Amino acid sequence: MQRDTAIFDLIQKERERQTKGIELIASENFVSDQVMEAMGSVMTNKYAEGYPGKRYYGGCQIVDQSETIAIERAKQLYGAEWANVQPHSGAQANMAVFMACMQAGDTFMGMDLNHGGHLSHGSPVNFSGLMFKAISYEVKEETGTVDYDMMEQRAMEGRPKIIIGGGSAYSRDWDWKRMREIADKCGALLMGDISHPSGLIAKGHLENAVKYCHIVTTTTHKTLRGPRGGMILLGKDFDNPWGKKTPKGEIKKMSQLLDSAVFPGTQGGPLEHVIAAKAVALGEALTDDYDRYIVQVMKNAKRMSECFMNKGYKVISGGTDNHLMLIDLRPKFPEMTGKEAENALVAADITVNKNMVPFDSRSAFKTSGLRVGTPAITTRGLKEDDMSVIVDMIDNVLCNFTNEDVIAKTRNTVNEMMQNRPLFAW
Ligand code: DSN
Repeated sequence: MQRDTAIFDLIQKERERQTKGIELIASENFVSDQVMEAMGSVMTNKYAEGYPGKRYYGGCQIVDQSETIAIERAKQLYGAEWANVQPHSGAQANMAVFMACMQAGDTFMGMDLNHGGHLSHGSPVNFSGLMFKAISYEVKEETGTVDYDMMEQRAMEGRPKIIIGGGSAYSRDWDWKRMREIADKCGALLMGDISHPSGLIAKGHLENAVKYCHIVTTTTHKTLRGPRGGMILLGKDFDNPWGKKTPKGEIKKMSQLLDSAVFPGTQGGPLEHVIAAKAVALGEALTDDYDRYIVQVMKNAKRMSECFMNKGYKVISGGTDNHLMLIDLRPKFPEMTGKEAENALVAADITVNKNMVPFDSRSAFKTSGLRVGTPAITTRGLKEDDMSVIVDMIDNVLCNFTNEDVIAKTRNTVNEMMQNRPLFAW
């Protein structure tokens, strides 16, 4: 068969783009060769609807073993009693939790998207906001940190069935204990979406959501550094609070409801090649080497946020506890939108994403902020001292964002800095 050069040329170009640039998108990372190899393996050929030992297809004896290894490693890594590794993404994992725990039209509560939440936590353009009644909590304007009093007050008024902690652009640790108290007080289930800080939580560097939440969801490709995908975890399995019964009349466990909600509820055949790659990544995350990596991610983020603040940037909440920071551009550049900043930096081969900041005066398409994270550059081997070099370059580009010479010179410096660094230096 003829090689499909149209696509493989593009893959090569994408490899070059990734190799020569500085990747600061907080939700991205670079996987190891063995994670990549598992994803590109013959496991992709196999249909395996169902779960290990209970499939709707023959020939699943091998993928049963790899999926079981993925499940066992996920349980070990997070201290969970139960795991489902089949969700194709974080949003799919969240959708399955909604399906297991709510009826269409029920109320739930998540962090406002404009304050750092996620699309699937109640945005009106997402299934979560379209099919369910979403209420939200925000951060405090003065501190940029979650307003737990507001969360409690709105939860008591709105009586949501689920309260979701976690988001996409929040740089501080979450008070899972307080959230569990609020959930218990208003009769809600507490769901932690730890997609972003997943690796930091797994290694014990942030409070373990699995200890406090009824249900935890995560992606596998952000700080965890695995293939693109999702998982659902239960710290402890429990009887579902609605008394749903099995055909034999027994009360169903939450694990049973969640398994059914993933398949056949919201997905068909699992991606067994991705599940094999999840198993590999989870195995990597169990090592001390990964712990050293994730500690470096945090050190780099802390240093980077200090460098930004030293240059007069407003970092929301005044710093970071995790792998990312949210920068409000308005105090330093009142006229510049996040979109303009993103475009200028991308032209210099520094990839970031524009992001709404809390109480933003601009739309989601323009924004007043940038979200910056260190998981990917840390995988490439960059350390604290490199952070000030990067912030200097970012500042220079933003101070001269229409100057093509400055952008071109910065791009050369970026490309030189990254040229001898493999994508995966660990
Ligand atoms: N869009 C992802 C992020 O960048 O955080 C979350 O799904």
